[in-house]
Amino acid sequence: MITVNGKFPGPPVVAREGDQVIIKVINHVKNTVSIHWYREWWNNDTEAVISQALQSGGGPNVSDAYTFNGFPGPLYNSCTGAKGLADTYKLKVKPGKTYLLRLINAAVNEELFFSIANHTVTVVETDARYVKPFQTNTLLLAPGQTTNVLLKTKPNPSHGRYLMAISPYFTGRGTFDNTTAASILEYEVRKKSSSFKNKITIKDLPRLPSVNDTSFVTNFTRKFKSLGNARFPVNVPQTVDRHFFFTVGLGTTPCPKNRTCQGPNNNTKFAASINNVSMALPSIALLQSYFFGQNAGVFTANFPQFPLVQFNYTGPPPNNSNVMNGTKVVVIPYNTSVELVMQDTSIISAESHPLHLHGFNFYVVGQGFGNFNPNKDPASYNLVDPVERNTVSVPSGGWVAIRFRADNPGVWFMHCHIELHVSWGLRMAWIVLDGKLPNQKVPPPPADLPKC
Ligand SMILES: [Cu+2]
Repeated sequence: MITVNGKFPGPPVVAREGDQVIIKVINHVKNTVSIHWYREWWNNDTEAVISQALQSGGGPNVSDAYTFNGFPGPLYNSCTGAKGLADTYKLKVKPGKTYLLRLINAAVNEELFFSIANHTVTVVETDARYVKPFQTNTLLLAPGQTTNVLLKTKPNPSHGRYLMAISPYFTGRGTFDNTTAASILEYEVRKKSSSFKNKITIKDLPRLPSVNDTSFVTNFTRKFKSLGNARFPVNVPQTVDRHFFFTVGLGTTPCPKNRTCQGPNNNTKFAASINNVSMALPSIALLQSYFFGQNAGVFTANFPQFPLVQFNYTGPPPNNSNVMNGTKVVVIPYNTSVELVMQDTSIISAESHPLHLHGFNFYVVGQGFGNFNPNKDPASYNLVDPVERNTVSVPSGGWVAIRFRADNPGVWFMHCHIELHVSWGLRMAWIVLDGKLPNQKVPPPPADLPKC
């Protein structure tokens, strides 16, 4: 098992708002590791799971459980032999108080619904940005997305325990972990009324949306608006220097000769792409080769601004679903104001893709279903109080439009936050060139950068 400082889940990092936190991370694992505050549970070696899937070209084995802070809870057979609620996460609260819950979808491959039975929460923040507060019984978080909610506990709870639950939102075609995990909200109550109940059963689970409830997801997503006050202003670019249109979705690569593969039909492997480019990982880091001007043989600066072949993106898929492979980047000048429309495709299957951009927050100015219409859809953009995020789901069979100012020079990865789709190539990179001033330039690598 991979641990952080010998602990699972890892140790908490405690900081105040505005603190600058420097965390020295040393990788003692023999594989490449990206560090997030993550968990979806394979009772197995996760590296073996993904490498087997990439070999066969099929989907990976699905996880054995979802977890709350590392605990799978009472709805799964205990794998540790623990009895009762021993491997169940419990959140202890007092009646009549307000709690801030920091939620992150730390799962690897699934968007998740979250709900607390008989409680409503107030959403106040997402991806480290305040939002106009709104109330909800149920949330949806894509992998990597964070949301802070206020939970007002009942002043006179009739029950000592309420179940919290998570379950997947999935619109694609492959296999996925279609289980529900539960944890417990436990009231610490001194004086109990005669009707006070402490027992919970499966009937006390909160009602979660069905697995493909896209209309819930759409309504929920539309509630997010920037706070937009004097202290937290909305800096959405009102004019655009560069427009980009990226298709995101699945595809195929041919099966190697004399092999059978487990992709969409027996002679292909699953792949995924942006503008039909499935990104091949470079042998030298992009940032390193860019900084030293040694990009020959590492990457090319010709990532397409628009799809090279236009088609009815959400209609009947084209016969040829093969992707191109390459290591291509977009290069833009410092301080460019960018609009990027990301369009889901129906190749293999339409599916929600949570796209994550490194280096920037962006504003989500519009979204819709079907094909983006550049003549009509921009009229409905929200340029007043759009939500500011770093991960946004491209709706299944739809599109999303984002804007950001490229004022952070460097090389910035952008990828689907469904780890499986990253492995299949749904990733690309932006290079934002240096500006003129000294503080607008990429700093050199540290003196102790390993020179291997
Ligand atoms: Cu994806």
